[in-house]
Amino acid sequence: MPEVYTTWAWSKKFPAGEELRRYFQHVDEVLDISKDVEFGVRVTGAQFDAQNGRWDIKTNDGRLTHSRFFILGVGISAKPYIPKLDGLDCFEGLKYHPSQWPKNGIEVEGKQVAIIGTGATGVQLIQEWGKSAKQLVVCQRTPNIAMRMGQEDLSREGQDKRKAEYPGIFKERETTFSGMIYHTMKRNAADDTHEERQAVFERLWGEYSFAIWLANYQDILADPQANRWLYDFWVKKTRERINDPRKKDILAPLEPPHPFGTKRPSLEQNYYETFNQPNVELVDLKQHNIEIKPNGILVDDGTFYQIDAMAIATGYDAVTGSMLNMDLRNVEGRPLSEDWKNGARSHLGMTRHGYPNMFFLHGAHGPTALSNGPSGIELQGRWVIDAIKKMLDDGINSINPTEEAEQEWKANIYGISDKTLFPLTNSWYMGANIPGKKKEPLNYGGGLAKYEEDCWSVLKDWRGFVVL
Ligand code: NA7
Repeated sequence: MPEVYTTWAWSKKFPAGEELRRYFQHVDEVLDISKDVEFGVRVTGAQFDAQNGRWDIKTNDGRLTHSRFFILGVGISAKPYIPKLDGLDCFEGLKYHPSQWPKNGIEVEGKQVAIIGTGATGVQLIQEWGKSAKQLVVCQRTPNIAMRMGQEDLSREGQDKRKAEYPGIFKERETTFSGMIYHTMKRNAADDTHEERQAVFERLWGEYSFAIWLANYQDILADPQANRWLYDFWVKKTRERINDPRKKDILAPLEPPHPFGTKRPSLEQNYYETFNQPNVELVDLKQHNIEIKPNGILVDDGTFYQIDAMAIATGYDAVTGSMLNMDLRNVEGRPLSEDWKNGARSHLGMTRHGYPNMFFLHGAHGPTALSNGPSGIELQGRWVIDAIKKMLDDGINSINPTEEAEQEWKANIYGISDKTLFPLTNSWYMGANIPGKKKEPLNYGGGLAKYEEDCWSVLKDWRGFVVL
């Protein structure tokens, strides 16, 4: 919204948490949102009361709230996943999952610390803790095929000059696959010679950030050979940055751990160089078991690391976990956890059969993790507003998607996913990071432009909904 962005300037291209918090405060000051928000309250149960045509929503402060519409914006990384790590409960030092990070951070200067997990969170923490810890022990299971961030300082003048272009940029986002201004090349990798491909990869590498992932050949995430060419490029670039041959093989192995870009790639600044520091140790959990002791970590080759503080950066029950964690029930009282036992189901990634007038944003079966969050959420938010307006205009009390429409939507998601390399990887995109969770594509991979078309075409005649 112009009133928000014309009165704000970022200091960095990728701002840190503190600046993001200030930005949210700014948004609140401009739009006056918090007067309508109850902070610190958790939903502990919700069910649609068909007789009265309203939702009954229970919260942990003992209240019961009624509403005609129920909109969930509960995020994709809200339910932490802490695996059963041998001895973890007995550890006597500080230990945190990043979801419970203390507000003032953790001071690691002069301390011996460990990080388990090398996803986006692990990568950021390793770069930070590596700077000041006396010793940092990183326990890695799968290497992160991380890409260069390209952090930049931004000036207010530079941003102000471009603000007139923002409406056009916001529009253009929705014509792309990811909601970011990256346009996939209209060529396959095999259309070019080896030299031409290297030149393309070099150019995209030089653009930093997600360019090499999202502005590459159109078959890079679908064709194994195209993907392998890209991995080989990445591995060469990355291995040059790591001094120790053992660490080189663990962090950037010559054989890909999974196809490039099919597990959420992280953006890094000096991640690989951090491992060249004498204070940073790397344990390969593919080769070694570890046991956590009250005062440290024992590796099965006999090495013992004394540890004062530990980050368990092992991720989240992503995409579906948050909605499954609030005792949502369908009109008959059956919990969503049972409904989704054999996999998530939805219509358009925003509504669910048996949950009339409930809308969810940035969750299962939407573009969600395969899109830039704000771009996808804004689009979905607009659709929810349009759907509610249409209901009010047409005198409709409730909408409820049919199971057939959900089956069709799910088949659509599988159809798109099965043409890519994503199903080959055990990632949280596929629900495969949580033991026992069904492995399936959790996100809509058709791109934002197609998604927009699919969603609004339904509003013409409520196709796929029972309307009362
Ligand atoms: P992620 O991306 O799910 O990463 C979790 C990391 O923890 C990953 O390296 C996992 O290795 C590792 N992990 C998980 N279980 C274990 C066990 N049992 N032992 C050792 N290591 C383990 O979570 P993040 O918090 O980093 O990022 C979440 C998202 O937030 C991110 O993608 C961005 O979209 C923002 P694995 O790969 O499973 O072998």
